[in-house]
Amino acid sequence: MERNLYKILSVVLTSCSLSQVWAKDKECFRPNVVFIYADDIGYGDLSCNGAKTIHTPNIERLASMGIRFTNAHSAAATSTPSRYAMLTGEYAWRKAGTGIAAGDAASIIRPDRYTMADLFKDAGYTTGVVGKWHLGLGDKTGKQDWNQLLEPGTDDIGFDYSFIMAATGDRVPCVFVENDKVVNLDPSDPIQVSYTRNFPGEPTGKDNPELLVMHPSHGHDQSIVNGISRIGYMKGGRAALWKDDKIAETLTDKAVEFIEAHRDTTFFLYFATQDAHVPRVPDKRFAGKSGMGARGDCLLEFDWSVGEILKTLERLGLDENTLIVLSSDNGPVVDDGYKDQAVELLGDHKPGGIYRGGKYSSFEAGTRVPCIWSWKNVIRPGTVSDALLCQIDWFATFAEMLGLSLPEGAAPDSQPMLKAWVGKQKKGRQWLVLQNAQNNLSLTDGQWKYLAPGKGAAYNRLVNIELGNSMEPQLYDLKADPGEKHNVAKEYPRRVRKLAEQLEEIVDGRYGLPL
Ligand code: NG6
Ligand code: CA
Repeated sequence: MERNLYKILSVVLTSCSLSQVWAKDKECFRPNVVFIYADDIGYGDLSCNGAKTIHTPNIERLASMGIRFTNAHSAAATSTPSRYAMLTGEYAWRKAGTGIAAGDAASIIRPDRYTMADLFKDAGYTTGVVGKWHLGLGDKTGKQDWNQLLEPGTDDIGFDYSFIMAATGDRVPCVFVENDKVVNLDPSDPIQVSYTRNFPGEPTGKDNPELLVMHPSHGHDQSIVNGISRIGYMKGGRAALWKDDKIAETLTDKAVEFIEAHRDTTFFLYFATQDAHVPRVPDKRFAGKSGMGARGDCLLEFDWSVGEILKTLERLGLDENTLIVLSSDNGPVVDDGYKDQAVELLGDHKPGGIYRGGKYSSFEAGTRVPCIWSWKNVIRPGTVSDALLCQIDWFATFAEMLGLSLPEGAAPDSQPMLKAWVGKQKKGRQWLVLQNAQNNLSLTDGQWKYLAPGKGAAYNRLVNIELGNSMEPQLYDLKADPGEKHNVAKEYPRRVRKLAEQLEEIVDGRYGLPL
C-alpha cells in the first residue's frame, strides 16, 4: 500500500533530477531552512492572526515578510504524533506507540526510517535540531542509561547536531542532551530515571507540597526539580539540571550558534521551543509583562526567540537565502496541569481564536495552528493564504523544492505542495485527516469536516477543553460555521456516508488507487 502511494509521489517528484540540484537548475532551490516550531501555541495567540490582547511584533514582522496561512494544520492535536508525522511524512495513527511519549520512551523514529533530516542531508545540507524532542531516545523504553551515550539517537535519523530536551518541560529527566549525551553531567552524581516508582527518600510533589514553588492543578506530582513537581521520577544529575526560567534563552542561544557555525554551508535547523508548554517559567525579562500570567509571558518570550533568529539571519546576511517556517505542534491549552494564573488572568484572550476546542481536540483549535513561511524573493511579502494545508506535507514539499525523489516507501502520507506553500497557488490539499488525543480521526476537504465516531470523553474538565469525541458521527460546514457549533450530520446523511467511506479507504491505503 505504501509502495503504491510512493509510486504516485515519485512521478510528481522526478521533474528535477539530482544533478540539476547541484547545477542549481531554476526548477530547484536550496535555501537554508529554519523551522521555528512552538509548543501549544494556538491560532489566536498571535497578533498577526488578529489577537488584540497580546502583541507579538517579531512574528508580525515575519508574517509581513512572507505568507501567513489561515487554514494550516499540525497532523495531530498533541506533540509526539504531530512531530512524528512532520519528520516522517507518515500519519502517526498508522503506527503504534506514537502517542504522547514518556520521558523514558525509546526512540520512536528508528534508524531505518528515512526522515526529513535525511532528505536535507541527501541534498548536501548540514542538519540540526535544537529544543523539545519528545520522540524518544535510546533503544528500550525505561532501560536507557542516561549516563552513557543514548543510542539510537538523533544522529541515527539524520541530524548532524542536536541540543534537545529529551521529552517535555514537565517530564523527567530535566536535562539537556547534546549529541545524544546529557550536558554537564557529573559522573560522581549519576542520573536515574523511572516512570514506575520513586527512588527511596526522594521528595515528591504529592508528599512534599511544602517544597514547591509552583503547584500542580492536576497530575505533575512526582519528582521535584527546581521546586516544580513533574511527571516521572528522577534522582541525581544535579549539575545537569536545566533552569526553567533559562530554557528559552539557552535554546535560542544554541539555535543562533548553530546558524553562526554553519553560515558558510547550507543548513536545515529544526528549532523547537518549549514555550508555551507547561511548566511556564518565563525569564524575568518577560515575567509579568503580558498581564496575562505565565502563559502570556511565555508567548512574549516565544516572540523574543523568533526575533533573535531573524536578527541573526539578517546580521549574517543569510536572510536573502533562508526559508523560515513558523508553526506550532498543536493547539492551545490554558490549564495544562499547573496553578500558574493562566486561567485567572486570561481575560478576553482567545488562544484558539474563533475556533472550538483546543489542544487534545478534534475540533479546529486542536490542529489549526499559526503558520508562516517567509522566503525572500520567492514568497511575496504580506501574502495571506486560506489553502487547506498540513505540516505532514512539508517533507514531500521539500523533496519537490530540492528536486529529489524520495526513496521507496518514504513519507507515504506527505503530498508535495510547494506552489501552495509559497503562495503561487490558492488551492491546497483536497482532503486532510486529523487526529485527536484519543486517536479519533476526522476528515476535511476544507469546507466539510467529518468527525468519525469514537470512544472518549466529550469534554476534559481538568483542562476545560471539548475533545470532540462522540459515538455519533459529526459533520460541520466550516465555511458557514467555522466555530463548529452546529452538527449537521443528520441533515446530510449521504455526505456523512461518503466521507466515512473515504476515511476508511484512506486508513486502509486504498483511497485514490485504481480499483
Ligand atoms: C499530558 C500532561 C500535560 C502535557 C501533555 C503533553 C498530565 C495531567 N497532563 O498528559 O501536562 O504534558 O501530556 O503535551 O500529565 S504535549 O504538548 O507535549 O503533547
Ligand atoms: Ca504541544
